[in-house]
Amino acid sequence: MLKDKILIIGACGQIGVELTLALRKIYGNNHVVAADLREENPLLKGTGPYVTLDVLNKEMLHVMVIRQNITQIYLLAAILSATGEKNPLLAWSLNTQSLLNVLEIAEIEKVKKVYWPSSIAVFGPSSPKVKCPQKTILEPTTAYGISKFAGEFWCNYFFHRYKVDVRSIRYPGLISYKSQPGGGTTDYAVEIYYDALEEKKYNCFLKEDTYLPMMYMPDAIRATIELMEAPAERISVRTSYNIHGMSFSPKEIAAEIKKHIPGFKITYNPDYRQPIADSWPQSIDDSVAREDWKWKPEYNLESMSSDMLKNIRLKKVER
Ligand code: NAD
Ligand code: AKB
Repeated sequence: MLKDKILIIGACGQIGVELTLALRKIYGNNHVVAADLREENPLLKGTGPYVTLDVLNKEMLHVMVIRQNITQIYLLAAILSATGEKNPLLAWSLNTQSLLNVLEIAEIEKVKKVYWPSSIAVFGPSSPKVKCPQKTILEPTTAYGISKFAGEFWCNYFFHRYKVDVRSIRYPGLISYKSQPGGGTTDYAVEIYYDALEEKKYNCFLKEDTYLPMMYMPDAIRATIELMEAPAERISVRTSYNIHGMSFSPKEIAAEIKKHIPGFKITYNPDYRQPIADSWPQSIDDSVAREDWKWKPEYNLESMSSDMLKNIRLKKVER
């Protein structure tokens, strides 16, 4: 296991920072190369190798995979749902071309494993709202969702046609305190904790009763690593796995925060992100992931909220 060399593309994003740190703990700092277009995230500084990379520059990517003897690639670079609706064609081209570049290089260089995340955005208004199954109608209505839908089937294609061991999870909205979210519809569920602590109020861009599937970052990181470490014969889904953590509405998260900050107040001003949220399911059936690689979440709204508030307070003290 220690001989593996991992490349994480999009390492300075919301997931990338925490995933890079977690993989460096397992594989050793020098075995995990972090890459991004942006400047190195301060949390990554001094923890291992960092390179500036545009994943759309296929030749540079190819050279890097060869020179660094990369055996696993995690591709996290993407444009998320809300930003994607502002520039749909850019979202489509980054999200799909980056994946095709990685899959093609993985095939040529016989990279052992590839990870690429999908999203609950593959579902659309015609998918079941409650406990949305692994296999169901997929008719996404956002540019982001369309790119994830196409990406899932490219993963499936490269696995069956070229034997590229590519694995994927349909993440729900992810909530974290280490690095900021990057332009999604579920970002309100991160912002609300910061505003609650700083201003005791939050102006929410979704309606009070908008239920969405969500997950605390430690569960998402563990799920990712568990899926990647699972024996190949346990992976029955080569598009992307449903996983579920919790479901709540803005009204419910506000009520949970009020238990910690009694004077907290929430107001609602739904914007262009409301129709995106309305097109997604409210909860997800993850029984296939539970069966195949024993997936099980640990956090619920209560335990996540305590941990978020405790850690954001600590960050402020340290500043
Ligand atoms: P993010 O926007 O926070 O991070 C993406 C990173 O990719 C950024 O640091 C950005 O600088 C980098 N990047 C953009 N273009 C690049 C390029 N051309 N070359 C190299 N790097 C580039 O996103 P995230 O929230 O960390 O999401 C990572 C992946 O997980 C994405 O595929 C996203 O669709 C998926 N996902 C995220 C969530 C969530 O709630 N965060 C939920 C579902 C799926
Ligand atoms: C977004 O809101 O775009 C992401 C996602 C669910 O894919 N958090």
